[in-house]
Amino acid sequence: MSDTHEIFDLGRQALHDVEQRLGLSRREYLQFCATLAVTMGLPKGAEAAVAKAIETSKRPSVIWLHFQECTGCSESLLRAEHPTLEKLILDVISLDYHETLMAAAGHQAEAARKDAMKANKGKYILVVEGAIPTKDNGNYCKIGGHKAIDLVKECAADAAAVIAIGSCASWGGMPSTGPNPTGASSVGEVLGKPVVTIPGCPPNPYNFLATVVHFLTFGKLPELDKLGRPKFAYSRLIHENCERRAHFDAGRFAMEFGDSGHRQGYCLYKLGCKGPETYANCSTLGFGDAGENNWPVGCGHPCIGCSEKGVGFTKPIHQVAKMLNVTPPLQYPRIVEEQGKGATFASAAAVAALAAAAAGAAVMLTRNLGLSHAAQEAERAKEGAASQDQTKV
Ligand code: FSX
Ligand code: SF4
Ligand code: F3S
Repeated sequence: MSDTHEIFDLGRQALHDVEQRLGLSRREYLQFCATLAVTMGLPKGAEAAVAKAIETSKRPSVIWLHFQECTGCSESLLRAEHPTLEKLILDVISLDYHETLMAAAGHQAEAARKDAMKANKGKYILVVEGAIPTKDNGNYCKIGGHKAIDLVKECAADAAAVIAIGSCASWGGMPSTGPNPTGASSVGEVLGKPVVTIPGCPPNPYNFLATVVHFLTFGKLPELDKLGRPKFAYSRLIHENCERRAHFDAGRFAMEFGDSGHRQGYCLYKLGCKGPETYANCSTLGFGDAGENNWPVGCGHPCIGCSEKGVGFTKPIHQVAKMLNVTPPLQYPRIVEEQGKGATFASAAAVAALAAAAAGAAVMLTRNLGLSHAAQEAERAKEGAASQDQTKV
């Protein structure tokens, strides 16, 4: 059965329901599922499984806590200017408690949290946004009279999975910047156990959604690295897939904001870009569904390593990055052997290739020079004829 048939096997009624419920076309809905499947690095056709899982699974109850942060994670997830995505997200998860989005306040909000925890005991996903202050008995952040440090422990106790969204919750992020006066700590540190982390300030919403949808589709969390990050999103350095990488390899750098190199889109390494030591998929996924190049480096600003512990909010912005992997120029075969060793096959081949390329280039250059010379002569001849005509008049 073809992938397309599998998708439509979901049942026309199910797709019709999606259309009615969300006011979306089925094309938009399937595009959303395909984006999630691609983000997870799933093979072609997996969007059918994703669509089926979203359609047929009960929306997981999500309890979302906010501590020391700016709410950028929620903003990036629910971008108000993109109602389609907002509707879709709320159709994938049942956001039962979210302090900045829920209509309830005060005791009502507290009751909503307790009810959701009770009704979905052992099944809800706890999402934590923001770092947790641990200094001075955790007195620096309280919600509804409860200290953040107590609240996170209480809510994590009966959760099926704990996801730390954003760098603040994942490793301390911006609130933990030295001298860290409040003792801002990560969720993992406070709970004393590993949790799923989706770092970034803010993180790409698709990395969060794809993690939740992986859970729905396969009944388990995606593969994580030793820092709890889903490997599908954080296994490559930004530098590996950066659109400015060719400029880096060729040694073309912007030296100042606004200089000609900067205006021509050269590499931002010398302006402090931390792409070479930051693991994230920003260079391939982009932000905001606003087309290609919509990410810090694409917009002309060096990556500050916002997702990487020990880099973002720790290293000065203009300090050059540590190169974590060998740069390509060191991998090229040497074309001149050290004296007395003789040429290896590879170096001889490289010399031959360079010589051939140089010879080819020389031929083209001569031809082009010849052509331009001929064109210039023709132009001069034309001008001469024209001036003779003018003198006649
Ligand atoms: Fe803000 Fe979230 Fe940064 Fe932190 O994102 S965008 S400060 S990672 O917790 O709200
Ligand atoms: Fe891109 Fe930064 Fe690497 Fe340059 S240093 S190629 S701008 S990631
Ligand atoms: Fe942050 Fe760098 Fe990505 S600044 S958003 S990790 S490009």
